[in-house]
Amino acid sequence: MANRDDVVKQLGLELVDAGGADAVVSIDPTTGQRLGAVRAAGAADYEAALTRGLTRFQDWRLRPAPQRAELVRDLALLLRQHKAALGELISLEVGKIRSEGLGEVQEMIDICDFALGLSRQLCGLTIASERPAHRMLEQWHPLGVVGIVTAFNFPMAVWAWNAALAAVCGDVCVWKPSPRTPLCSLAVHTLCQQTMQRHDADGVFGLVQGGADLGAALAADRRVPLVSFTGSVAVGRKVAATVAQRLGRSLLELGGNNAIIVCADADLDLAVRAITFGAVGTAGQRCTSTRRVFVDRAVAPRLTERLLAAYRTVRIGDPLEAGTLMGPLAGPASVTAYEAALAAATAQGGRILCGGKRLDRPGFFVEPTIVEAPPQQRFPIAHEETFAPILYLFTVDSLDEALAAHNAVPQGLSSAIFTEGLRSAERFLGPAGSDCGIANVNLGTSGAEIGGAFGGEKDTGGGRESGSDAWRSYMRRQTCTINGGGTLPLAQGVEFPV
Ligand code: UN1
Repeated sequence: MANRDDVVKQLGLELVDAGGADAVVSIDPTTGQRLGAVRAAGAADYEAALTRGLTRFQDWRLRPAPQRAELVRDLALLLRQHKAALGELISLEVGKIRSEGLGEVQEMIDICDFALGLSRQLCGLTIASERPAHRMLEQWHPLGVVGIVTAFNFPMAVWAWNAALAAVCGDVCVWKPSPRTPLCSLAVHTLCQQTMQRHDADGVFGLVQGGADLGAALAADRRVPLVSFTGSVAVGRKVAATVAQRLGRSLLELGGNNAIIVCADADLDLAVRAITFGAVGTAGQRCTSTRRVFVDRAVAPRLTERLLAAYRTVRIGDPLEAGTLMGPLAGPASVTAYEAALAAATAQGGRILCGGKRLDRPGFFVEPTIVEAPPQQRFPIAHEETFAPILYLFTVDSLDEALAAHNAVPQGLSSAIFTEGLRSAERFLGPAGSDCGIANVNLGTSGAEIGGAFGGEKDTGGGRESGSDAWRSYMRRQTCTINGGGTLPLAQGVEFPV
């Protein structure tokens, strides 16, 4: 447990001893042991966080955006200083291997840097007016309190995608993290508190730790104009309905069911590495994880053989040990879901080519699994997202067949094609190609950079976070017309002589 104590000390985390009803308990998925606990927020804590945010918003929205960005810049400096400890904490609490834990912290740093530059680029349009001596323009104003509800699998970075943009846009946030990762959120919030103090910005980054009741409160709260939710489709639907009921805005990042198409002319070296990282990396617990492969019959035996060889080299174990490529699943429920999916896959005609079992050791370990699948229309389990390292391998006879099956699932997050052919790549990227929010050529489905907008279509929820112009979701648009002349012409030629 040396790691845990070092990390807790280095990050200055204040944990509670109690395992009482009001504690949010953190379990190390590698050992199944308790890592620590924090106190759960009650209704009064929720109210206090909201009030602090609303009060801060009154002046925060008036500070120039580049000044607001100083807060985000300082946070990024602290994240850099504490990168190693934060990364280790992610490994401890979520089970990511060291490199992926560090990668998640880097993703936070990256979005902070992006937000810093963005603070000088929150640009609106000027628009030609039809009236003489008139001018039209569009400007963007801060929105208010942003509710951020995040999932266990990216316990820090997804918060940062939202919070860094929201802060420079002039908003304040209240964060409700997953109850499985209370230490990761506490660690980030502890750094936020230091930064907020230095900038007289208490209330910009709020935190409420606890269960679904807090997320439901944010969704229902009229004082929260935007709720950003990352999690399951089932819960996302409820959040969207509640927020829509009060005509608020929601930004949804729900499930993915991501596929890679491997054409006959693909570079198989690249494809094998991308598929293995996509399906096995993070133990298959990214929303961008690769879950389906459609391989052309001409190369199916070769690809399968090479994937099996690659899977044999995957070392499973303690995520912080050098050489480990796959850590545990998040908890016992994830292991049950893995087993249930494989039972369904077998019952529906799938054949397990490798893996398929949980490991007989403490913690929540399973084997990465490849299932040779019958045609997807006869294989309903492949229409579901199982958050586990299970890969369904389909053999197809044409790109048409691959594309049709690729798009025939409810989710639409990430997708990829491997081909050396321009025509196949362009078809995949064209209007009748991949229906996902992310479409890649000759690289895998997971591991997107922060510079692009992140999100997807259909059951994935339609939200876009992170880079590009995703910042617009965090602001309100105002169309302004200015009359610089001495007459009052009406638009559309309307006459109104008074
Ligand atoms: C998620 O799994 O919720 O593209 C986010 C990726 C990461 C983010 C994943 N940059 O895999």
